[in-house]
Order: sequence, then C-alpha cells, then structure tokens
Amino acid sequence: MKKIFYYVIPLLLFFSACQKEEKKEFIGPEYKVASSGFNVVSNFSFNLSNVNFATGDQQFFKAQFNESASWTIEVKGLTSQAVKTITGLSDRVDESNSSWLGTHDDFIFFQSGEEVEATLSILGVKDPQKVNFKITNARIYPGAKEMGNGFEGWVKNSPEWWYSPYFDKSDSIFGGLVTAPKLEEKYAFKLSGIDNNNNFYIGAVRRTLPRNFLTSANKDFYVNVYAYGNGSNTSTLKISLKHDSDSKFSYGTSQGYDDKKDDAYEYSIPLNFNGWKLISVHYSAFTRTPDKDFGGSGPNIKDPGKLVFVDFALLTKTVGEKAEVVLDYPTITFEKAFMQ
Ligand SMILES: [Ca+2]
Ligand SMILES: [Ca+2]
Repeated sequence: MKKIFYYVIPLLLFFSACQKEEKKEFIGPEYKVASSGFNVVSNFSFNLSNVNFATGDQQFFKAQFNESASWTIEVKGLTSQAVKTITGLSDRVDESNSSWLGTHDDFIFFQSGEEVEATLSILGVKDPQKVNFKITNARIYPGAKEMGNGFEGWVKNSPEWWYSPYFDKSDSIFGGLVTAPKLEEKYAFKLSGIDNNNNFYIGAVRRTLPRNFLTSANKDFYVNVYAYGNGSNTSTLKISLKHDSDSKFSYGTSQGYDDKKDDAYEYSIPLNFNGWKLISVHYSAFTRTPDKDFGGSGPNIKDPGKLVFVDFALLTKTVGEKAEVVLDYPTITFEKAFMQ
C-alpha cells in the first residue's frame, strides 16, 4: 500500500502539471470510442478556403456525427511541416470547439502562402477524413512586427537593422540570413565566426525599436527569441538593451544613443543546448553592463521609454574556437512571456 502511495502521488502531480501546460484545446478529461452504430451525418469541412491570419481571420471546422465520440483534427503545413492539433469530445465539430487562429504546437511556424492539410480522426473509426485549404498570410504574433518580423525583411545597415562583426576580420565572421535552420517563414539570422582579436566578441545583430512602442510606465515586458544552439560550453548569446538614457526627450532616439554616455542592460544565455530553444527574459532580469565603453557610463536609469536598440550578440570564452548561433522570431511581449 505504501508503495502505491509513493507512485500515485508523483503521477498525480505530473498529470496536473501537464494539464496546466497543455495548450491543446482538449474538451474533457475522458475519451469516448465511437460505437458500432457510429455514423458521420455531415462530412468534414472548413469555414475558409483562404485564411488570412495576419488580418485576424480565424479558421474553424465543421462535421456532424450521430453520437458523441472523441475526435482529433491535425492541421499540417505542407511546406513548413508545422502542426496544430485540436481535440474534442462531441457529436459535432463547429466554431465553438475547433476555432484556430494560426498558432502551432511545436517550434515550427505555419507559413504564408502554404497549402495545409487537415485530418479529422475519430476514436474507434477506421478512415480519417482530409480537407485542404490555404494560408494566404500567416499569423503575426504580438510584439513580432516591432522586433522585425522574424528577420524576414533584414537589410544590412538600414535604420531598423544593424549588424556588426566589430573588430574581427569579416572573412572569419558571418552575420546574415540563412534558410536553414529556421522556424518561421523564409529566413533566420545566423551569427558565426572565430574571435581572432581576443575580445570575446564575435558579432551582433541589432534591432531598432519603433518610438512609443515601449513606455516609461510599463516595465512588465519580456524580450523573447528562438535560438539554435550547438551544445557549446564556451559560447554565449548576450541580449543587450541599449537605452538613450540621457535623452532630453521623454523617449530615446537611435541617433542619441552613445556607448560612452548611455546605458546598456544585458542578459547572457549559455549556448550549451542543441537545437532550438525559446528564450524569454523579463526586463527586470537585465543588469547594467560593467563595460564603461559600451553602455556602462550613463546615468544608470532603467527607463524602457528610452530603450532604442535590442542587440543580440555572440560571444565566446575561447580565442580561435568557432562559435555560432541562429536566431528567429524575436518578440517583445507584455505581462507574459511569448506563447506560440
Ligand atoms: Ca524568420
Ligand atoms: Ca544619449
């Protein structure tokens, strides 16, 4: 008896933890297998044949059965391979239990212009039903536009973007768009190279924030980015928030930021993981750089209204060792970390 007790309690805790994190739209705690008399009264179909998630369209599915049964709709992007699963237990599928805003289950995002296949499977019924439709424009998550639409429109040294290999030789350093690995749309941004000049710094990509996106009054926000690590124990991704602290305006300006007169607040993430990982850092976790020449000489006022640049920098502890990171879909989200 004692033994069972020890096994059951952790299991219960495990399941309740799972349920909290479970984002699938599962209706109830039980499954119901279709009986031998089960019939599909009206076939599986969808609401929109072309869905524009970017402008707020929502897709939903339709089907009717002669009895309640557990069902699953798996939506799969035929180009992206992104997946969204919707489950329920009912005698009909309709807007109330199958609406979809273009979100995805795992890391990969649905893509603009792609064909998707939706498969309805009913527990205990042999043949699933399939329908196809098109996503004309993929979902735009909150805070993604301001952070540059997942690097899709990245242009070297434009007002919105800046890339710096710093003092290292450009032939041993790379910073630019790549098509693999990536999570969203066509491109991700890769930083790679060797720290030849022994300053631990390989390169950084910088996003300029639009004015009035962040305000002095709201410090409850997260900086999020997907990073692809290669299991290195010596390289790190440093996110640095550059504030035009001494601005005479209530806001900062990109022209006003000076490394030797303003403030940079930073947070470092070891790149000791393999593959994609979502990184979310609350504003309160960023600490001021000790580097006097790069954001450590300002008045030290942490005012998000004056935040003008978000830098993603690749650093290494080891001279001569190659380091790399790939980034995709940076966002700034309020009150909650990014949720896909
Ligand atoms: Ca992208
Ligand atoms: Ca300034």
